[in-house]
Order: sequence, then structure tokens, then C-alpha cells
Amino acid sequence: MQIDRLGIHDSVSAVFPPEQLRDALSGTGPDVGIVDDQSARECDGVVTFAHEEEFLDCDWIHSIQAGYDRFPLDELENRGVVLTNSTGIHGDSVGETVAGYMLMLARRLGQYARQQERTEWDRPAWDVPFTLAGESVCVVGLGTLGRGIAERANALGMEVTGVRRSGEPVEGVDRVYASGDLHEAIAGPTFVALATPLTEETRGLIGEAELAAMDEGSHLINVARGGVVDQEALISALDEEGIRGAALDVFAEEPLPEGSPLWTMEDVLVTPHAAAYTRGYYESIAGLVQTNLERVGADEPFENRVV
Ligand code: NDP
Ligand code: 7N6
Repeated sequence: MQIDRLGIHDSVSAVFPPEQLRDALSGTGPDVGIVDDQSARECDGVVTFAHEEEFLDCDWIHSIQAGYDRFPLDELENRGVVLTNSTGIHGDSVGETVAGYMLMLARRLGQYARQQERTEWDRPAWDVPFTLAGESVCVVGLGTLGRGIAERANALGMEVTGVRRSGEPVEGVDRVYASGDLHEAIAGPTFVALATPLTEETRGLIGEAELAAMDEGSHLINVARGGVVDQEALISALDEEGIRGAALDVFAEEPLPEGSPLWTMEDVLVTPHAAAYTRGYYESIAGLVQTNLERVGADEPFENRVV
């Protein structure tokens, strides 16, 4: 493979200005330009947020996301198009966001922020606030995101358990369960944080039965993908006090429709699929793309190859 022309698809503007990445990649070898769907066809490689049919004419697609659920994997395979993703760069951003969610819920900061909007001075019931120290979190998915979450939870004095397919141990996680033992893993902790990819195996991973297995005082955190959770079952569990609260960055439909009850539930935090946003995002992407350009040049295997 030879990458003479590299396109930065205009869809990356959902996360950062395309010019930032173009400038960061200038001088790395190929001719780098900002492209739309049509002009992407003329590129050997394209760096993108969205997927477009036109990219099937390229040799290489680099997604600026870790999640690859929006790409037609079989079709890419059949057409011989390489897909690489951006796993490995979100440990700090998403780890800090999840630490923030847990602090907001435990220390009632979300409640006070809502009250401030209404200039309302109202202290919490004595038995509602708690400290994270001594509480527990089960992190489902122990890759980049999961480890970033586990690291912060440890620093906050929490007991950290987790779930991954293999069940193999992970540093900083007191006990790791294999995915077959999910119910056992999520039954006790104060927080269950979801950080898996959306795949055939994880679609609907958290449904009615899993929510029923969770503790009544617990909170579900989802920074993975909306499809990992049965959202209707979650709304019912929150309504019926089967669980205490939730912090959600991803939803069945995005943007979350205006009429969703999740917007106004007291112990629910809604963020606009923004857990990973950071002003340094384009620099991390430039690093990944540059590494792969060097690898292509040296005839070495791609890093973060999905297809
Ligand atoms: P990684 O590939 O680094 O980690 C994925 C982890 O999920 C692995 O530990 C893997 O297990 C585990 N896993 C996969 N399938 C299952 C399963 N059935 N049961 C339990 N665990 C499972 O990915 P990242 O951490 O980089 O990203 C994870 C996902 O998070 C992305 O695919 C994306 O959808 C989402 N994401 C969301 C962001 C946001 O803005 N909200 C930002 C970045 C990512 P094993 O270790 O055994 O392989
Ligand atoms: C844009 C979202 C991912 O999968 O969804 C996230 O990487 C990224 C910052």
C-alpha cells in the first residue's frame, strides 16, 4: 500500500476543526487535504468521524473514534479496505469524566447545579450524600476506557472490580470476572460502569434481568454505546427504584429526544456523547495517523487495525 494523498474528512469537525489535524500532519509524507464525500474518493487514505460509501474507493480508513460499530466491517473486508480505529487515546478523558459522574452523584453536585439554575438554597436529606471512599465500582470492559476509570476509582479510595471477556487479571482491579459471570459481578457494587465496544455480544448486555440483579442503591454509568443498554428497561428500573441513578453519555437515539424522561429524572446525569472531548484530541489522532503512515512506509502491520 502507498499513501500519497491523505484526506481529512469534514465530518471530523464534530470533534475538532479539520484544519488542526491537517496542519499537525503536514510534513509527514503524503499530500494532506480536507475532503468531502466526493473528493474523498481521490484519496488513498481518509481520516474520518462518519462513514460514507465513497470511502470504499480508498485503501485505508482511519476512524477518529474507538467505537467501530458504524462501519460496514464485512463490506470493508470484501473490498480489501483497511480500517483502523482510535482506541488507546481516551483513558484520561473518559476516566476523568466517569470520576466526575461518580463525584456528582455521591456528593450531590448535580442536584446543587440544578438548584443554582433556580436560585434555590436547599440542603440534601441527611442520609442521601455519601463519600466515594469505601464504595465500590464494577467496570464492565477493561480496555483503555475501563482502565482509565479503574485508575481514578482507585485514587478515590474505591473498591474496584471488573468484567472482561477473558477474565484475565488487570492491574489495579481487585477482582476480574469473565463475561459469563456478569450477573455476579454487577450484583453488589454502588456503581456499574459500562466501557465495552458495541458488538453482537454486547448489544443489550444490560437489560431487565441485569438491572434487577443490581443493588437498589446502585447507579449505572454508560460511556460505551447506547445499544449496550436496553434503554426502556433502564427507564423502568429508575422509575420503579430498582436502581438509584444513572450517568449516561450515550443513548439509543442521539441526540437524546426532547421528550425522553431521562432528561429530568433527579438522579440521572445526561451528557451529549462528550465524555471523550478534549482540546488535545486532534493531537492524539495525529499521533496515531503518523504512526500508521510510518508503518505503511516500512511495510509493517497497521496499529489499531480493525479490518
Ligand atoms: P478496548 O478495545 O481498549 O477495550 C474493550 C474492552 O471491552 C476489553 O477489555 C474487552 O475485553 C471488553 N469486552 C468486549 N466484549 C465484552 C463482553 N462481551 N463482555 C465484557 N467485556 C467485553 O476499547 P476502548 O476502551 O478504547 O473503547 C471501548 C468502547 O467505548 C468503544 O468501542 C466505544 O464504543 C466506546 N467509547 C466511547 C467514548 C465516548 O465518548 N463515550 C469514547 C471512547 C470509546 P478483553 O479485555 O477480554 O478483550
Ligand atoms: C467523539 C466520540 C469513540 O468511540 O464515541 C467515541 O471514540 C468518540 C469524541
